[in-house]
Amino acid sequence: MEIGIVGLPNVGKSTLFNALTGAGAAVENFPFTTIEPNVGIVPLADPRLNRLAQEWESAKITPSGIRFVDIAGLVKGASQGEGLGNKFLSNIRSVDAICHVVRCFHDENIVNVAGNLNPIYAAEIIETELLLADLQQAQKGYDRLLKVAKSGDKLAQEKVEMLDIAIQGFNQGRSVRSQQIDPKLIAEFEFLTAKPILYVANTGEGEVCDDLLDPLKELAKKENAKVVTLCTKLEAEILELPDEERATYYESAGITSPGLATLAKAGQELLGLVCFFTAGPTETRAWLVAQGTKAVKAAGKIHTDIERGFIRAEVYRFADLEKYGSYQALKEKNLVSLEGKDYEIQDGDVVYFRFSV
Ligand SMILES: Nc1nc2c(ncn2[C@@H]2O[C@H](COP(=O)(O)OP(=O)(O)OP(=O)(O)O)[C@@H](O)[C@H]2O)c(=O)[nH]1
Ligand SMILES: [Mg+2]
Repeated sequence: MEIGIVGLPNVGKSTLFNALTGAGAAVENFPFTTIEPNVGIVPLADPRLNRLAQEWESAKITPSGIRFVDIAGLVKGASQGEGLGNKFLSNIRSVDAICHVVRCFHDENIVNVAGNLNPIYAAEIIETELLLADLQQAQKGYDRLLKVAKSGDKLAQEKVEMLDIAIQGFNQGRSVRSQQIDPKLIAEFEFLTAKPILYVANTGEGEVCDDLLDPLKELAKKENAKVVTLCTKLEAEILELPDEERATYYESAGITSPGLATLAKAGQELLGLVCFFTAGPTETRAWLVAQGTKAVKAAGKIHTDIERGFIRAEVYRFADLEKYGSYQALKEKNLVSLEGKDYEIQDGDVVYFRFSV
C-alpha cells in the first residue's frame, strides 16, 4: 500500500517527501526537478508501542510504516502529453491513495507555474488532468469491451454499462469518487479519480493565510477529504536537527502535534489500514493491515510459516491493558481470548500467533 505525492511542479512535493523520510531527494527552485519517482517509508509514531515494550521489557521497538512516493510535477495538458505528461500519470496509476500538495506559501523567489497563488485554481488543474486521463482510459476500455458485450458476455455488459455512466460523469467533471459506481466492476481500469485523496496545504513559515486555506478546505469538504496544513520547508529543516533538539524545538514553537505525524496518521486512515501489535521480550512491533483482514492473513504478514501453520491467535486489546495495568490482570479477568483463522483484526489488538509447521 502506498501514497503518491502529487501536485503542480515546484510546490514543495520533494521537500515534503524529505521531511517525511529524511531521504534527501533533490529539491530545487526549478519546475520538473523530480523525474523518476522517489520512494520512502515513513515510520508511524505510536505511543502505544512504548507502553507495550515497557510491559514486556522488549529489547527492541519497531514501528510500522507507510510508503510514500514523490512523483514528478503535473501541468495543464499532461493528459495530452504536456510536461512529463503520460509518464507521470502512469506513476500515479500504481499508488493506492493520493496526497495532493498545494502551494500556499508566498515567496517571489520561488517559481510558481500557476502564475499567481491560488490554491483552488491549482487544485483544479490537477483534478482536471486526472479526469481527462480517466476519460481516455474509460473510452479505451469501453471500445474494447463493447464487442465482447455484444457477443452476449454478461460481465462485459455490466462493465460497459458502468463505463458508460463513468464517461458521462467525467464529461461533467465528476470524479469516480463522487459517482455511485461499483468499485469491483471498474477496478481493472485503475481510475485516478477513484483513489482516496487528501490535501496538504504547504504554508510559509509563520504565515497565517486563511484567505488561501479556507477555500481549499471548502473544496476538500465537498469530496470528504482532509486538509493537513504544514510548512514543508520548516519540517524538512527540523528533521535535520538531532533528536533531542527536535523535541525542544517543537515545544518552544508551541507545536504539540507536528504536522508530519498528523499527515502520517491521516495517510493510514486514507488507506483504510488498521494497526495491530505483536509484543514480547525480543520485540514490540506494530503492523498495518487492511480493515477486515482475517487473523490468518495477518499472521502471513509476519511470516508465511505462521500463516501456513496457524493454530490460534491469542488476542487482547491495548485499551484493556491501559485500563487494567498489566497482562497478568487481563489473564485473570479473561480478557485474553483465543481466536480462530477468521477472526477480523481490530485496530489496537495485541496478538500472539500460535502455529506449528
Ligand atoms: N519559501 C518557501 N519555499 C519552499 C517551501 N516549500 C518548498 N519551497 C521551495 O520550493 C522549491 C521547490 O521545492 P521542491 O520540493 O523541489 O518542489 P517539487 O514540488 O518537488 O518540484 P518538482 O519536482 O519540480 O515538481 C525549492 O526551492 C524549495 O526550497 C516553503 O514552504 N516555503
Ligand atoms: Mg520534486
